[in-house]
Amino acid sequence: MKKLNVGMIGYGFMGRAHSNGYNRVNNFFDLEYRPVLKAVAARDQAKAQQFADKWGYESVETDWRKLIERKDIDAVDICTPNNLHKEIALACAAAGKMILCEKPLSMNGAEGEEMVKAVEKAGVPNTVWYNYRKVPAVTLAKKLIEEGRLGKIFHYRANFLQDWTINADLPQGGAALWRLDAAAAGSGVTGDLLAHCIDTAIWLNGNINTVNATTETFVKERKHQLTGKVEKVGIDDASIFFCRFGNGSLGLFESTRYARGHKALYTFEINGEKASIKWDLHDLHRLEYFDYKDEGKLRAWRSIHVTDNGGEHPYMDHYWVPGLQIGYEHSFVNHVADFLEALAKGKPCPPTFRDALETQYVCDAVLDSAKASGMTKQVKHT
Ligand code: NAI
Ligand code: SOE
Repeated sequence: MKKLNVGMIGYGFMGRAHSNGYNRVNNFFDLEYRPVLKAVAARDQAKAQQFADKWGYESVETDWRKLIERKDIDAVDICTPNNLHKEIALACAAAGKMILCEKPLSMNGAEGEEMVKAVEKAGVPNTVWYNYRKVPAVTLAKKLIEEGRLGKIFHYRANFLQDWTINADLPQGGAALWRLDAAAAGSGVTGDLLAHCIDTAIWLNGNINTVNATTETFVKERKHQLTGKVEKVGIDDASIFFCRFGNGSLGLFESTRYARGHKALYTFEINGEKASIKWDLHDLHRLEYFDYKDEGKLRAWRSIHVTDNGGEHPYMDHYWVPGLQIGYEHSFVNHVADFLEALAKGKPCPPTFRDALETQYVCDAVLDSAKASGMTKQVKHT
């Protein structure tokens, strides 16, 4: 079996989710490659060592540049806050390393363009961890749409709701709270949460051409953890937009961190002329499906438990017996499997940097439109 030596930068939430993916993938998938956890890079040596011991990394670096320089690293996994994605990715491309980068690809479209140019010039395999695509029920939705079961699509609706920043005393910036600091995050819920919804939407329903948006920052000032000063909040706490897709359908998207009672409610619904589908992250192994073709007296929404074997339900042949479901963490196992399979075949592993740039352009247009009081903005395309 061929080895893929992985170096990870950042060891927070995603560091754990990805490490689990690398550790588990060969237990479930028959692949040509086996990831080897060569090194993790983070600034605090002791904490990084603790992480390395827990997840099985062979070594630790305290400067991510050293990790990239190492000859024994084939692929670099970028698990840092958003403001570091570009610099690290450009260094990786220059060193000829494969890159698995967390979402959003970049702080904005201009940065994303540089990153796409760099990986394509270097010819290095690349992917962006829009992991919700890899949830079997979401991949099944893609399959049903491609089979033409929905017919012409009229509507696409998505929400990503959270409630963890309502407290006005919560500081911004620094460890754990970098998402509230525009300098580290780029934007608020638009780049953090809506980016997921947009990636899935483009994948399932094609390009978005125009957007009209509004955003709000409910808490205007917060103490900054790093400077100790009360500073203006530069991120969007809530973001709503409607849009037109290239296929003629209309889209409606909402995201907020101020929806009391919701922790990570990502839902989408698609309405076509023949059928509709719905998905809910809180019930991620189910796909709701309504087919107008059904006999009238039985016609209703059906809830498909996406756990069958025999090739009918994506990824599920690799797990348990039919009826037994998998969870959030398996979306990352599936993503690693897709990356390794693509690598073996010499093919790209979507979403690539270029695919993720398309999402970045939509985020840019959303933020531009909100600044212009909801004016229609054209979305740039890659
Ligand atoms: P986190 O705050 O839990 O971890 C960030 C890590 O980056 C920490 O280990 C921190 O020490 C490290 N770091 C920061 N500056 C660094 C530097 N200069 N050198 C080396 N390491 C540095 O953040 P989390 O939640 O893991 O997010 C990381 C990335 O993953 C973000 O881009 C975020 O948008 C994305 N993300 C994606 C998710 C998904 O669903 N695909 C879920 C959560 C986060
Ligand atoms: C924010 O709380 C967050 O962790 C996002 O950063 C992720 O991308 C999303 O998948 C879950 O929520």
